[in-house]
Amino acid sequence: MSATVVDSDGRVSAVASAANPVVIGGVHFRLLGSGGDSAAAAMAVEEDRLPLVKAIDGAALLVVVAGLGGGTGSGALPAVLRLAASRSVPTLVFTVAPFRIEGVERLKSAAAAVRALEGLGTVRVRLSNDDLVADAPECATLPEAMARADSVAVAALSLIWSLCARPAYLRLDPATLLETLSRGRGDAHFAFARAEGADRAAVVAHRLLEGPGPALRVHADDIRGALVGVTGGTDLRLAEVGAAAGAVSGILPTGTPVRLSVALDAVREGALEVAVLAFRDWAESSATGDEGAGSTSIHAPDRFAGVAATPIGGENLDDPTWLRRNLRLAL
Ligand SMILES: Nc1nc2c(ncn2[C@@H]2O[C@H](COP(=O)(O)OP(=O)(O)OP(=O)(O)O)[C@@H](O)[C@H]2O)c(=O)[nH]1
Ligand SMILES: [Mg+2]
Repeated sequence: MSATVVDSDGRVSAVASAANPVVIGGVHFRLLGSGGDSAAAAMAVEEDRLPLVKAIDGAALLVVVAGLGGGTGSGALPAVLRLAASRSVPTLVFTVAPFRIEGVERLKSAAAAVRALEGLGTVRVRLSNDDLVADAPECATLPEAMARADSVAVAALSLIWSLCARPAYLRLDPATLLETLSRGRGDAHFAFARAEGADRAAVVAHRLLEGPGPALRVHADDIRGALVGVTGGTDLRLAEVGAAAGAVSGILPTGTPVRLSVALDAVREGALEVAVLAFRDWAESSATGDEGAGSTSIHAPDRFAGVAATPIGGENLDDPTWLRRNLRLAL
């Protein structure tokens, strides 16, 4: 598992030295950022695609987190998702909308960026910085509030990491995780809660359903399937796992599939952390083996029936390449 930070701002190299920084549009933007120009940022991805392709190629799953409202995140994200799709790499996408106080212009730009994601990515989760800091106390300093916002995004990534890499007793194997994302493709809701102490299971269950922050009950009617990831230390109790999973199942219509994965992690000793991906769609059968979208061979009508063939190297070039090569198209 590896991480890559992408920005058009040269300072990313300084703050992200541990995370394979990729600076896009270095010549055009002169390492200063895109200044809100998402179209230019999208082009920069095309120009500087090699390091991105290197990061994407061969991955079983690409998890992408992008702050929307500026130029680089908003513009680069769709371009990166297209790169992943062209390489048949499934994607789990978290977008973060700006704080309302950042102004209406940024909010509008973020909304436009969300619209541009239509049809891209395997599973998309929309978060907002305001929701992420909803439980921060009024006296929280700016760094504290930002740390709180980031901790939820980190929790999401760390959930995926734990589910795939940590020893566990009730774990989804990576193939089942991919299959789950394939079934739940499209927009999804996300909720996360962490608590310590004797009543941690009840606290976590309440926060997952009611908030503060991204919570599930308000969306219960449009959830068709869910993935519940539970992590804790060696003191994690079976009853606590059951309480977390049961709280989620309890607000969903009977029969809604809820898949559970539990991973133990020494750094979470004493804590209970639960993250939920709640899917707005749940396909009857999964479609894995490509970017998660499903793969199909298309029967093309014989459009060149009355036309003389163009034989080159034993092939008729009037036939589309995918037919001649017997390729399966990802849709
Ligand atoms: N939680 C959190 N949100 C962030 C962070 N960085 C940026 N954001 C949010 O993401 C939005 C866009 O990020 P920016 O850094 O301003 O923009 P950019 O994508 O770099 O684009 P340009 O600078 O215009 O090229 C911001 O308005 C913030 O709301 C971060 O470290 N944590
Ligand atoms: Mg920037």
